[in-house]
Amino acid sequence: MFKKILIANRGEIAVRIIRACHEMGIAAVAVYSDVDRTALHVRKADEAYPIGAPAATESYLNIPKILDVAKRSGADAIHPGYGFLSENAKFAQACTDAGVKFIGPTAASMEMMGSKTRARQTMEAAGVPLVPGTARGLESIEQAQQVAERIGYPVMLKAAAGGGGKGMRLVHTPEQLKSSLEAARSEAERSFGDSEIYVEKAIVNPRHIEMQVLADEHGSTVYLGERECSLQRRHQKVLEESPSPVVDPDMRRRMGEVAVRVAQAAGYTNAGTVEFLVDPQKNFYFLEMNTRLQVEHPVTELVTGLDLVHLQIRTAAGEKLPFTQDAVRLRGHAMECRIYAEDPDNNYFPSPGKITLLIAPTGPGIRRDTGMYEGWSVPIDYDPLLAKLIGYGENREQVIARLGCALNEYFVGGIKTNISLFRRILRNPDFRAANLDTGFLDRMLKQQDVRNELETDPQAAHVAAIAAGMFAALAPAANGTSASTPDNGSRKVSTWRKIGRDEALR
Ligand code: MV4
Repeated sequence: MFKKILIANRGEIAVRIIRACHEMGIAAVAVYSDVDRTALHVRKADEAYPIGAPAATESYLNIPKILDVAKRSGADAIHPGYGFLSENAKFAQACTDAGVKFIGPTAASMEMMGSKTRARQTMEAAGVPLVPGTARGLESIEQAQQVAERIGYPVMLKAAAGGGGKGMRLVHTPEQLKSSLEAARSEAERSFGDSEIYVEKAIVNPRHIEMQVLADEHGSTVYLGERECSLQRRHQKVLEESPSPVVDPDMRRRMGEVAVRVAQAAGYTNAGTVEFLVDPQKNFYFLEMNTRLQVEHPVTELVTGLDLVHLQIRTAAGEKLPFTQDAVRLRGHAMECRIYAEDPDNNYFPSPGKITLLIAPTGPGIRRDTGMYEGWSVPIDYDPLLAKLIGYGENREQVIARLGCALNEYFVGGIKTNISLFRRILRNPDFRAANLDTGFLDRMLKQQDVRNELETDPQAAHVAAIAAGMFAALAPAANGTSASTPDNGSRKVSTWRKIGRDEALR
């Protein structure tokens, strides 16, 4: 077993990994950029090494600097976390070459999954269900037109080197195809240095459901349940949950077996995630594989009772999986809110600055994976994820109730956060009914924008007043509600109590 692990990351995930190291009696080495000198992960580590200027390329993306710290500290393994170098095959190879164990898959597995067309070719050979389309890059506009006619519009143009929604273009008609293909190709060249574009049938209003897999280095691979990740804003996940409200045990087994086939076809080891698109008829299609531990891993940990970081470290140390597939049992429901330093009233722009007051929630079924503390200054240089608030309970309704209370307790003073967004999501009737798809959040926010518009535009407010009066006059006869009953079904909160509560927090 490793004696010392270097965590090549920062923020909440670095703190999370350091905690797992300490639980296993393993020393933790932190690296930090100049602006992260006072960061929580630096405080929690046994040793901490400065690695340079705030820019990621000068610090958390700098392979020679990180390997130099591994050497100087005597670390025998490196955990990359997520983001930064976590899916960088060159880094994985450089660790191996330096005799330091990379806690993750091999460089070869990463490379195979890094190209979406290479991945599709491998999966096609393995009999994995793919979205209809091409497994190779498009050679010409004529070929693109033929394929699009065959699979039917709308189609999705995608960059082979892309991922996470970058370099994607939805094409509705044949007339749009040529210009869209040219635009997609030049954007792919600019963004990824690789202009290879392929085409798929566009799945309209899909759900984004991903399956956690874990493979040891002795040929055993298991799936650990799925995560519903459809609540995204501009391809950024906002809230994730497990299990998915639409996946029944039979579908879970079928998706899990496909995910295991994907991992085995990729020669995968350690923890990984197979992403699927699920259409309204509950057909699922392989999308891509993420060769890293994901931000949302805690919801899987809570419903399986497993610690994925412990399991990553153990499998990287050559241990066999300590359980077989039939021992994996899912119990209860978990939901994660990603707490960002963003201003919901200013297009969710980052909101850096000093945290002057921090009141964090607790209570039964509440977990917080956090990288912030009162008095710390949130830097502008990195992804603004502050913490993850995860609720666990026997069922989805109990989790929503628990998270609702926890969000009302959560107070971060001195900066803006997106906490109010989660209060809105948890109150939303479609969310509560689990009517989710990848367009849900954009639709909800657009409705919110219309409401805000109404509040600011006097003329619109006048029209709204008339409409509300008509609703109040007509609605009780129709369905027993009245304009004064909040549409979220929640009890009316006394304004005086609410003002008193807010004052106390200021
Ligand atoms: C799709 C799709 C619909 N049809 N492919 C988005 C990022 C990457 N994981 C792949 N993604 C998608 N690929 C086909 N053929 C829908 C998504 C998608 C999505 C698209 C637009 C807006 C938000 C989205 C969130 C998740 C998935």
